[in-house]
Amino acid sequence: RKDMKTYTLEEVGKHDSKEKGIWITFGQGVYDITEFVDKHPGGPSKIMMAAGGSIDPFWMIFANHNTSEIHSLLESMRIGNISEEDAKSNKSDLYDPYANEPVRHKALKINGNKPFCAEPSPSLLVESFLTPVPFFYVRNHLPVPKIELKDYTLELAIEGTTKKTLDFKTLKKYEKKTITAAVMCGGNRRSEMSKVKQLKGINWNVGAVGNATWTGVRLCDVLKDLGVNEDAFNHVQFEGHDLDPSGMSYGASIPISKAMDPRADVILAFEMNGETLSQDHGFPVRVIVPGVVGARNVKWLSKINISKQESQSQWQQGDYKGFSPSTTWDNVDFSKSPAIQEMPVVSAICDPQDTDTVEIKNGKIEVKGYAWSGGGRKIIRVDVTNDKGKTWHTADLTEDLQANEGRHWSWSLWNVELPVDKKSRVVEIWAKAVDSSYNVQPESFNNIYNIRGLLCNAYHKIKVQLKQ
Ligand code: MTE
Ligand code: MO
Repeated sequence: RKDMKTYTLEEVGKHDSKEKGIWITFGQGVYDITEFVDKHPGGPSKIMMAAGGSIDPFWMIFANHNTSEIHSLLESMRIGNISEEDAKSNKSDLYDPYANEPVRHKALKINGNKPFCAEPSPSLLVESFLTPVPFFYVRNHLPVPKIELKDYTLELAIEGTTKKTLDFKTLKKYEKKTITAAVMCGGNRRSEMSKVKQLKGINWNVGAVGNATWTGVRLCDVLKDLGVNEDAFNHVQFEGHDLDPSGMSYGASIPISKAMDPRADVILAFEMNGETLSQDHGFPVRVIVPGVVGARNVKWLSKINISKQESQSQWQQGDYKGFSPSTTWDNVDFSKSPAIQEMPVVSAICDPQDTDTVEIKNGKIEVKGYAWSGGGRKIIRVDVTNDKGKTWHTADLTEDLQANEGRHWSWSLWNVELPVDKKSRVVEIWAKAVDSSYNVQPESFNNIYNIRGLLCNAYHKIKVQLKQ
């Protein structure tokens, strides 16, 4: 590396556009990323914020870039070093945006530390119908913001113009409403899809889902009070108090029909399982959009904007979308796929887990899991087989008995006893769920593979050993 060309920061700074070439620095290195920008999984606009400058402070926030793969990818684009004099003055700010992170339960298996992403073990997940808060998966895209209740405000805007600002007390004056709903990440079960072909994203097992009661006020009440004419707009955008290095907040949107429909049960929640919302899950206020992908359930809610347009955030426009199995990072066009909203039907086997050794009782083994479908569709059946589909066994369901038609926001837990042949050492178990629209899970991941590893709802297939 010593033999490479030397550049001043001033020279690097001039390379901040496609026309002049896009250069960045990382540590002492200078890199030409012109060709890579459009292929950046986080979107070109995010990486362009570093154009002509140092990427170090960005990677302090997006610390998931700290892998050997990404480092060697970057090294392949290296064109030289920063001049020695400039290197001395280029020491990045040591302020740590992750200084406010809350303490987490040891039972959460960490998939990423900065931003924090973690899930419970599958067997723990099916122990209770309501997921205890400390075991509820956490998916943060940015550092956790620290918000004092007395300082909390929620801005209500129409096409960007603020109409009202509510403090926490005023927000709580609306009628209180409690719902039970599962929240699931669009990337849940991604680790199974990644076995088809390489893809990009957090390597979730089956635990990027949880089921909880959410107490708050109804979004439709707040919007009605604002005098919103539903027919004049199309989307309700949400922003979080968590910020990226350029000061942009996490954002997402949902169709206005969903937001205004009293039966859609969209909640501005301040309690989870009857307790004040925790810091990781969005204190003091988050949106719960039942039946819709986790990404739209915006935490640390700072602003609601009624608009003709969808949220323009990276997470609405350049992520959380599905593609054909043949779409690659070279030909992907994010503008051509709609943003994921309602989730498809899914199930997972949680106990036993793949490769476990299980005990036979009266010629049978017990299998437990969860099933869920988006859009309020009820789980009407879970079928389980241990002979590759020759015989299907119908599982017993534990479900939310209070749920109304078309408003089955909770998951269903299921269990089944499978007759097994003692002589077989290894048993392969498959599970699939059916929802009230008779949607069924696809059989394999091969035909639903997508580069972002989203909507991973193929049959869950595991292999276990029988205890002899
Ligand atoms: N809201 C904000 N403000 N910031 C975020 O990073 N992550 C989203 C969503 N809301 C996120 C957010 C994603 S992708 C998911 S899956 C859920 O929150 C996760 O919610 P949880 O951490 O409470 O389980
Ligand atoms: Mo997510």
